[in-house]
Amino acid sequence: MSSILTDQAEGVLSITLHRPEVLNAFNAEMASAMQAALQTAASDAAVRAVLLTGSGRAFSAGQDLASVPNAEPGEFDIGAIVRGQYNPIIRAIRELEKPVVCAVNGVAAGAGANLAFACDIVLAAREASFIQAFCKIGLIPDSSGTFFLPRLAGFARASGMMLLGDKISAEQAYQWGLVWQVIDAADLLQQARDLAGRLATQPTRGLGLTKRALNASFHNDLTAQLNVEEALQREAGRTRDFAEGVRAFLAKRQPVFEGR
Ligand code: LHQ
Repeated sequence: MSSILTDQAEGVLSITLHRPEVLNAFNAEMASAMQAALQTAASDAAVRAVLLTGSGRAFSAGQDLASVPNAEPGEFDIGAIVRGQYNPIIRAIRELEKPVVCAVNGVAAGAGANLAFACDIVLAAREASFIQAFCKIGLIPDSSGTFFLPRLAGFARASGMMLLGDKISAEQAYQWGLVWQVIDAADLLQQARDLAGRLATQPTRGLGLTKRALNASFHNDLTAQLNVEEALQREAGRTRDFAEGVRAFLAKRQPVFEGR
């Protein structure tokens, strides 16, 4: 059986990490299946939103530590796993010009936590938790953790999480601005599906360009960012969905967006 499950319906591609016996820890096979699913999300125009979650009681425990070669220090290049498995996944999520909703159904540790933080809208079950587990095994946070976490939570909280490796509850993560909403476990998946379904009916090009502008805001100064907004607004203004949005508003009816 594959290590991820996918399902496509009503504009939403659902990706479920599916190695529940190891808390959905990533091995090379799962990482490449995830990369392929994200490629489908990018290339298939019928996909207008992505929903990411995990099977069983965890979201993901990060790297499958049993699949890392047990070599003498210096003999094995751990960086190659980061480059081959995780970096392409994080880039694909950020470069995908469609919204990615992440439903964190349980513990998210190591690369599993940072994968969630790279998504666009993160919902967490009340019992979910986040652990920057890297420091406990002598590694540094990867999968864009050192990029997003200080920006989301602030430097002091990011440092504390990363240097101590303590478990952060979903409620704490919410208060620190790491997640959009905390939801009762029984309702998490349905609410995440509803949200992804709602996003899939929205002006996909406009949402995608919004992601592009937000990505650019991380490295631009104000002038450069104003220029980005001008250029992307020009592009958004040429979409059929913009024309439909304005027509529907003026006619006092609900818009029907095609995602173009
Ligand atoms: C696991 C794992 C796991 C294998 C639970 N691997 N089996 C990048 C590049 C290259 C190398 C290294 O890493 C990276 C990036 C990273 O992600 S580094 C961080 C890797 N992740 C961790 O260090 C987390 C390790 N896991 C844990 O600390 C705990 O399992 C957590 C806190 C996530 C959950 O604790 P519990 O709820 O108490 O569950 P458990 O520990 O009993 O785990 C259940 C099973 O899952 C157990 O197997 P078993 O056969 O005894 O039932 C674990 O061995 C297995 N498992 N995480 N990462």
